[in-house]
Amino acid sequence: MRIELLLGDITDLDVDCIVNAARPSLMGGGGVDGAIHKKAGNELAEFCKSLGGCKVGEAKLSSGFNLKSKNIIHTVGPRYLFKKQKEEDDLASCYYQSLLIAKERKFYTLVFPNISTGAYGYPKDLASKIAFNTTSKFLLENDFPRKVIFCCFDTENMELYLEIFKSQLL
Ligand code: AR6
Repeated sequence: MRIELLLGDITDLDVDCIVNAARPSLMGGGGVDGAIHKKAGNELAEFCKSLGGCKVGEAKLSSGFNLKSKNIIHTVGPRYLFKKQKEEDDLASCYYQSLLIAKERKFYTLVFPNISTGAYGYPKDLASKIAFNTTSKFLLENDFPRKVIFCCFDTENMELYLEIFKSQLL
């Protein structure tokens, strides 16, 4: 099985790469972004200045600095504003572009948070399906990353992903 599920804090994980649900400036913020910047240290924001920001649906790579994770992929999810198709495409693009970087870098393990489902208000059930479908299709077609972990921080997201996992086993 190349997809796993975890309930916990993404900033604690000792892996090749974690993904950050960032804002376009890449200068840090609240939620998972704030937690990552806090633990990675000020050097992360310093480095991010050189990345020139990040558009919605794009992804950019940095090292993990003081985190246990060796690398961080910063991606900017869509705000949920009821423009369904564009937002769906943008959220799928966050996962796809992050997976593409992990493939190019031959990362063994890539860990995603539940992008856009906090401050950006994306409905968690819709977001979990987009995350799972984009990732499972990518893994079928590519050898890297070898493993993807969906790191949930709240039980509601965890239960939604569990439902998807169960439906895949039928
Ligand atoms: N580990 C794993 N997941 C976490 C953690 C953590 N330490 N902390 C929160 N989450 P959000 P967004 C989950 O708001 O919706 C920021 O201010 C959280 O439970 O972090 O993409 C940025 O700077 C939720 O399920 O990201 C942007 O401005 C998920 O991470 C904006 O928020 C995403 O929630 C991005 O909003």
